[in-house]
Amino acid sequence: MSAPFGRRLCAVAKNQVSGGYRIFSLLDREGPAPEPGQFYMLASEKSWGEGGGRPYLPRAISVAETAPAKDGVRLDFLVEGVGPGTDRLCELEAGENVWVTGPLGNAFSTPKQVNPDAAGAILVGGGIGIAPMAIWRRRLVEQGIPLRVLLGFRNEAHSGGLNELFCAGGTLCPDIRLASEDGHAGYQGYVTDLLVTMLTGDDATSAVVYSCGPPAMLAAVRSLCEEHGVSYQLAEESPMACGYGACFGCAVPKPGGGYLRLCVDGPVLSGPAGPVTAGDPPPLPVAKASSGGVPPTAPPPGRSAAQETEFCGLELEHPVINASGTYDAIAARKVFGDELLEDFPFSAFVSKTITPEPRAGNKPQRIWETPAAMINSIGLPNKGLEGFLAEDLPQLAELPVPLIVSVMATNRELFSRLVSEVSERDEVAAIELNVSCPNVHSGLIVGEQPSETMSLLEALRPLTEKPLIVKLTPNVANPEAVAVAAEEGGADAVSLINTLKASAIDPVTQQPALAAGHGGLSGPAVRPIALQQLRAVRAAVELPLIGMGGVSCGADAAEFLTAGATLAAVGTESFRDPRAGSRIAKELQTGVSGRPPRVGALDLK
Ligand code: RRO
Repeated sequence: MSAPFGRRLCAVAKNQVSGGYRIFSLLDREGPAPEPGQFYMLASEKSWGEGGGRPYLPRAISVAETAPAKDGVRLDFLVEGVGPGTDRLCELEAGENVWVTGPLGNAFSTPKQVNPDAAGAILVGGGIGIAPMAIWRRRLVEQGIPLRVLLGFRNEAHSGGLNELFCAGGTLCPDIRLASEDGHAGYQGYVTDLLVTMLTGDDATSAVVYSCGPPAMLAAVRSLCEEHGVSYQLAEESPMACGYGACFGCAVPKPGGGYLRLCVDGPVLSGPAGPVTAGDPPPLPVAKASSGGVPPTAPPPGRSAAQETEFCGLELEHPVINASGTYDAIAARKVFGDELLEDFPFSAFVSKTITPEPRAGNKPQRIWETPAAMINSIGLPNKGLEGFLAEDLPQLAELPVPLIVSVMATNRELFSRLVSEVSERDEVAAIELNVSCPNVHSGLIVGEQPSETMSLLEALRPLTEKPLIVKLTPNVANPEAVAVAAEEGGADAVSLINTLKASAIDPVTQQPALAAGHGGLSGPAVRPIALQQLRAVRAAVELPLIGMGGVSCGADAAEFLTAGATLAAVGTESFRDPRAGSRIAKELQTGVSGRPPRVGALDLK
């Protein structure tokens, strides 16, 4: 079943301490009950990214338990405060509201053999990872599937949730064995020591192991299962900004090369193919290893409340589109169903950039949260021109809005091939030339040199009658010089900004936070820079402009339109709110700012 499209507010029913963790419950009046293994993207309504700072992005949290409640379902989450987002979730108070998107991701699936002689299920949970084991355990018990549960903890503080999730009447359920590294409970040592014993039993190969826990524990579980020929399903974790396939941040290696997105291909990854039922998670031989109190914003001068906008000959319903690479409409449709099409957030859709050949993208870690922003180093994963035309284009053509295809290549000949072949397709309304990706090492970035931009345009212009939009980099001293070159070379429009080159140091490892060492910064923190660059470009060229960079609400979009853009594009905000595009278009139309109270340009008071 698909998740409801977009985020919704759910009230906190309670939040209690449990050892070093917290367990909090939300009342969800709109969503379906989650399946074991699924997760939600959560952000408190208050003190979460309001006007900047951290936490900025929602946090992915697995569901620990669910139960029918009056007017909806109760959702229980186990959380440990280990950073600004989880710290904020730990302090939630009853009655507060939380933004919720989900349920998301795939779920555990049931072992086929339910006869009592089969080894059944072995559940292995570690630390905070005991949460999805709790809901899965209950489901297996209800189905009468034989099971054994192994739970491991570093120490007492890290055994939170045990009493609430695995005890009945104050007593640990009989199928459960504990391990603790400090010996405070059960066997002293690793939970995987207990697993070894179970896997060496005669009937072990008919078992299925389900596990969630710290990466080192999961790696050990996986290799033990592979060594003993036992099937497994692991609920993995990876940093993610959106939870529905848009940000490409939660990449994990795929056997045979490339990456999976944990949010839409997981979080449950299974392997090797074994005794599990139909509807399983994809069998993967997993590789070793409100605007209250806010003054309204008037529509910008020259704009009426009517929103129809003409852009390069395209009639658009409103002036809000997506920024390339920040919304995977195909993945979003799988997650949210056709509701996505009924209220499609954008008036035109820009594809993620495609290259001539397929690309796997950069190694994780690919994303990093910073105050009011994030850094990405995704590295342009895509199916290549052929794969895009054959597989993605027909699906993107079903979107209810004009399609703009973003392309990038490392030389003029390859760019020419992309433009010629994409241009032949009637489904494509316009082409965006990405000459500004900060994360692909292709020697000279064409968009950094006006002369290169001009000669690229001169080569491409004769190849198509479709509008050509040039996406500018902000990482130059004079973006307006590049815009002038684009105009003189025959471009129909210019879009800006792409992301700003940026780095972060991981405070734990003291190493660069992103595997690539650096990435591109986006989000509200970059908006004033983007706006200034747009103004400079506006003064230099006559072309229509698409303005973007940290647009999070109607007032932000209005700034870009007021400064001379025809369209405003939404990027990072869609990670926080899958329906941000429609919300922003509506805020623009109604003149509601959308900015949180007391935050704005005049707030140095
Ligand atoms: O995929 C990316 O890493 C990426 C691209 Br193509 C881009 O144009 N801008 C960006 O911030 N990331």
